[in-house]
Amino acid sequence: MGRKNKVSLKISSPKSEAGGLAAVLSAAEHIFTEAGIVEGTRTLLKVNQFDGYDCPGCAWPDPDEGRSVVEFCENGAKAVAEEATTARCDEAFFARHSVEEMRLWDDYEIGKSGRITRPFIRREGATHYEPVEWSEAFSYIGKKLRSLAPGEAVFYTSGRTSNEAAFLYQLFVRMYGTNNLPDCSNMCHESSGVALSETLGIGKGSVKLDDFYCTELIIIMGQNPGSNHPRMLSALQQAKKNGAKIITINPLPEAGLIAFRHPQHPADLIGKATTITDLWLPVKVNEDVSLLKAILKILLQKEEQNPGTVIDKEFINTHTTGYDKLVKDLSRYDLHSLIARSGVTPEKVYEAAEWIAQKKKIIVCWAMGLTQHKNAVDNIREIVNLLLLKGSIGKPGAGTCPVRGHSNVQGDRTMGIWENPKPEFLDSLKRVFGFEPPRKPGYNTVETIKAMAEGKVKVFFAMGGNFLSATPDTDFTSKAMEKCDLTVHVSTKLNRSHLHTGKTGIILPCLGRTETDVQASGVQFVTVENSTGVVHKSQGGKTPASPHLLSEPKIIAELAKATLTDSSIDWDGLVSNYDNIRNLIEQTIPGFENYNERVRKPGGFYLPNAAREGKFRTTDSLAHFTLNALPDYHVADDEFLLMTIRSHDQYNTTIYGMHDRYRGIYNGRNVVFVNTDDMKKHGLQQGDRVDLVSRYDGIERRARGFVVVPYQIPRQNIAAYFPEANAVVPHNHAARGSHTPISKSVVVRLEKNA
Ligand SMILES: Nc1nc2c(c(=O)[nH]1)N[C@H]1C(S)=C(S)[C@@H](COP(=O)(O)OP(=O)(O)OC[C@H]3O[C@@H](n4cnc5c(=O)[nH]c(N)nc54)[C@H](O)[C@@H]3O)O[C@H]1N2
Ligand SMILES: Nc1nc2c(c(=O)[nH]1)N[C@H]1C(S)=C(S)[C@@H](COP(=O)(O)OP(=O)(O)OC[C@H]3O[C@@H](n4cnc5c(=O)[nH]c(N)nc54)[C@H](O)[C@@H]3O)O[C@H]1N2
Ligand SMILES: [Mo]
Repeated sequence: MGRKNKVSLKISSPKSEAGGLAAVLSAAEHIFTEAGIVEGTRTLLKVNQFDGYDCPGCAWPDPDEGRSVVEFCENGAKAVAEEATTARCDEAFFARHSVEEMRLWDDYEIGKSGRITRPFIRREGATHYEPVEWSEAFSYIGKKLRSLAPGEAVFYTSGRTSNEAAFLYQLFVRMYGTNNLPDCSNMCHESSGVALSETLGIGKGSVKLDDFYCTELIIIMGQNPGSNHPRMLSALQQAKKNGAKIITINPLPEAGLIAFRHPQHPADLIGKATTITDLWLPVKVNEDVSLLKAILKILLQKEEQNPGTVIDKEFINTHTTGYDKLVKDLSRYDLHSLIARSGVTPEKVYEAAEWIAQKKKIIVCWAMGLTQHKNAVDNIREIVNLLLLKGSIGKPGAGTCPVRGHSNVQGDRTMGIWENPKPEFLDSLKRVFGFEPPRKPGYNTVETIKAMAEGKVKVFFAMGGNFLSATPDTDFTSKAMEKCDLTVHVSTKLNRSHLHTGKTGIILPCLGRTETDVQASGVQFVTVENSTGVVHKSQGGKTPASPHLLSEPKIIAELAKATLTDSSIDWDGLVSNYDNIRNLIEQTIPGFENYNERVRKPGGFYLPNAAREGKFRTTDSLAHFTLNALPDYHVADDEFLLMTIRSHDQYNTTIYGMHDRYRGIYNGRNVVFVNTDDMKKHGLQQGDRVDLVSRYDGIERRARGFVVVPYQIPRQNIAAYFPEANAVVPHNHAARGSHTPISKSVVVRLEKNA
């Protein structure tokens, strides 16, 4: 390997626009380096086409009609390149490298090892993985699972898994007897789901893509679409052309939110970039509730001055409950203190409130900047308060938009990947499949870590993802995983989770999104659900990376047969033609009527969404205003609040490259962004090396050797990339109500290296 120290870190000025020619060139470089020119071009032309595969990049929706020939973005291209790589983890690779050796590699080096070509096993006490036949692997796992009480096994899911695979997987797991189904959502938009279900009666967003084209105001909070949802920028550009204003609430001036050049519009490449944000509110990390409360108070003041002009009384009276309590509660807070806490200047807060006061059609978008704090659920409930006050939900151009991460994370939940399923869902399973599903909630992600550490979990099974690098507390979690008897990973590529196995470790390699999936009845397609609740087809066309790969549904079927020896389900029949799986989904889950027929139509179909129609499926059929306290955390004078964020060159734990072009970082990831006044105060210079040190419950956690980068970031806030910074995130401090780790507000000190 030895990539380390080849090129040194370069720090330059952050960019003030996204997209453009640089994006096209970067996309081309990644795909052609990994896959070669001919294959690379062929693969790219199929992304997000009606007859192609769903981009494995993100869950941003595609236009319902009129797609351009190449509906891709720079980071979608990188995602595709990762899967289309010609590098291989085969017998020779695993014979060459011991598990111990590979642990010393960084995540970039591990990921670049390539696609896994066949099943591998690390037998108890062995230093290396060795090949294993599929049949032996399944019977080994089945035998082990049969020897346990069901609660001693955990079944994780990452959000790339298709609807078909997810449905079969949860069915198998519940027939086995447990709800231990933690997923990446637990670390992601769980806080949104909890807050939205409680207040609006549906855990999903309410807007469609078309709403962006007729809205008056878009508020983007805690999200960096330039890197993480680049196709969203074209929607924002169009919204601007149609007259919308955009307010951005983010501690950082993210390039993609400043301005954008559409990489597929020649005029954009030479002309002026489109300004995206009209008003930027540089909120302090985790002070969104203070800021939103300040805005709510100003709106109420304005309404008092000009009754009937600012808030939507009719909507409030007909559709909501809790308004009077909210008004009373807000009166307890002093406006100036709220604004001071938020870190935003009073002028900007008043200006934002004025715009909100004037507009009737408002969309609020958000992502991880809001969902990964102790009070994350409150953040989202406060957004709902704002939208309800304006009557800005359930009508065109208005509503909630939690922008999802993984391309099918929303669909996986719809399919029942959930450690805490609704009773109605379990009742349906019982009705359709004739078994009594377990009713006791299972472990979520953070509970899984704890249970493994306590020796309560014997088997950890992962359908995709990289549990170890994605979860907090890397050292603690790796030891917890090693306590299991058996760890199994269904994966496309090697990652760190494969290197901290239980006593025995198994890797089951699967087809990726871009590859052809052939079963007994012929070529199959799968289906996925995007951020706006559209269910559509995805069909890969590439020759699989190796002839020994199985599809995820096939792996689940074989696993079920090996484990549930007296199962009444015809698992082979289901997998022979995925239409059969979809028929069962249709029978079990509302909204999938005529699934097989409707999903074959170009663009697919929308799932029902009551909030979108202004109906709220809460206990009293009303939308709920809620009372939210101010965030309660303490940062001492010599401490900082750390947010762990993504660079432009990564997909969660998959590191595409070593640059973060928009933030001016090249050839390195171990950097920490610090405010220049804080640097002065602490005697730090650009280029100094520091450790990030956190202390929770008396336990010191340390991430070593981060290079200090001066940055436009609020005082006492700092930022570093995940997964490197995960070592300082405590696993046992999570959001109230959603249990999402506090990855965006970790209290740390900076300790200068000698
Ligand atoms: N290319 C690429 N695409 C991806 C991913 C990827 O890693 N790479 N990941 C996918 C996944 S799973 C997800 S969930 C999404 C993630 O998408 P994002 O949520 O955009 O990802 P983060 O990098 O975590 O960015 C969080 C943003 O929140 C801001 N922020 C941090 N703390 C606060 C706060 O307290 N308040 C406010 N208002 N803002 C704050 C940060 O400055 C940053 O701009 O992207 C998906 N798409
Ligand atoms: N500190 C900190 N931690 C975080 C976050 C943060 O912002 N800060 N973000 C959190 C969020 S939002 C999320 S969603 C989680 C992500 O957590 P995960 O979903 O667990 O992690 P990924 O990195 O997306 O998973 C990558 C792995 O998935 C496998 N893979 C890729 N494609 C496929 C496929 O088609 N099938 C199968 N079976 N496997 C495949 C590959 O082996 C690859 O190594 O991380 C969370 N962790
Ligand atoms: Mo995510």
